[in-house]
Amino acid sequence: MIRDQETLNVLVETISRYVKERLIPNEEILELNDAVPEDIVQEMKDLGMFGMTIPEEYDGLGLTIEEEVTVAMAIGKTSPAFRSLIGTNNGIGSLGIVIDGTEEQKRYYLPKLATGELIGAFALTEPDAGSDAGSLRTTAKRDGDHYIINGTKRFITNAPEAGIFTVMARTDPLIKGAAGISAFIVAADTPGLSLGKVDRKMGQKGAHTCDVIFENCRIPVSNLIGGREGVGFKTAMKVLDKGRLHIAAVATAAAERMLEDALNYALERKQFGQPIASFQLIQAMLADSKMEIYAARCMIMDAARRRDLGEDIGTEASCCKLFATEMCGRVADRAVQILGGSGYVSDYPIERFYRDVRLFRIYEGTSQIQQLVIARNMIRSRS
Ligand code: COS
Repeated sequence: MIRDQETLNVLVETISRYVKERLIPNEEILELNDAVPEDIVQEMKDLGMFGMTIPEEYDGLGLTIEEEVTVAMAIGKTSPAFRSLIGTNNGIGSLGIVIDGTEEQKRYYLPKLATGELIGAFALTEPDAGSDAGSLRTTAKRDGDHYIINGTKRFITNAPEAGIFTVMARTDPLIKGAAGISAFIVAADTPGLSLGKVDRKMGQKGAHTCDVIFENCRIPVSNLIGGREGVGFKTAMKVLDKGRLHIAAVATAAAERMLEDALNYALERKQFGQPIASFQLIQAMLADSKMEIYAARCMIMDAARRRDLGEDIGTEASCCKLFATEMCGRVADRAVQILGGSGYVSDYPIERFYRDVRLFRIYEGTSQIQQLVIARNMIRSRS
């Protein structure tokens, strides 16, 4: 649902211009320094980019999902690490509170997340609980007006920058599966909370992940999201449904960027006396990429519109994430192939993008988890 087409056009044009004029020229610096430059962080705050999806009553822009994926397709045309910095506040780092938080929790945290004063992170994954999120072992034991949290979370995006974490922890040790899990807001400066060393990754330099360790962290009962125990796994799954659609949009945009770069190269690079774009085997790679990007766009816009109408789009979100991220991987591979030797050296952005986009097929649910969700939902609908 687009509330006002003209307003959205202005926002998308502003962001597209910012991506072109400020972010793309800083991609190399981002990669080399493994950090988003400070002036860019401030500009993103000034542009309101941290709070685009946070409801207007809590000082965000309140984008609908159709608007959000449209904007994500503009931001996604540069290094994914730029998006990652604002990605958690607009997604998994704030959504638990937006979807299931109490009014008090929303009023206290969302305006700070909207301005970027506070960075939010989502702490679900653990050393022994990745795809099998329901088996997580972090515990939250009630002690009077507090819960005491113990455990370790792994690969937590933006953990080094985060001011708060949405933490999924087991409140009922007797229930082994999802029903024993609750979601909490934990401030980064809580005594007993510490961070592991920042992970050295294959790509997405500038986007930081690390372990988050909880040792007898006492947090007030009022930080239990929604004030209800036992529904934290469902909160996490609802967060991921929306997050998966967002990642699908970002992956589609990255594919568009790589295809644009590959087309530019194919038009300039001459072999056998003519631009390589005139060769049919190159054209086949360009055409297949264009076709797949178009398909991903159509899927994502359809799912987004349906979610804005209130439909349950768990299956469709998984379809979008699976198709768009796998497609993005194929486009990255073809783009390297079109650039040939130049695609393998770091003089061109494609070498970096090839590594960066690999993560899309893994985080917020691997491709195999998306297959599992889609098939399970199909089977369940028959029973
Ligand atoms: N929305 C709301 N509720 C949901 C849901 C969704 N999308 N998906 C599942 N649930 C509910 C189920 O309805 C079930 O509730 P009831 O017990 O009341 O029926 C409960 O949650 C447990 O669901 P299920 O039995 O399907 O859980 P499983 O443990 O079998 O796990 C998968 C399901 C594998 C799909 C889940 O663990 C998952 O998505 N894993 C990947 C995690 C992930 O993406 N990690 C990435 C890191 S976070 S960036």
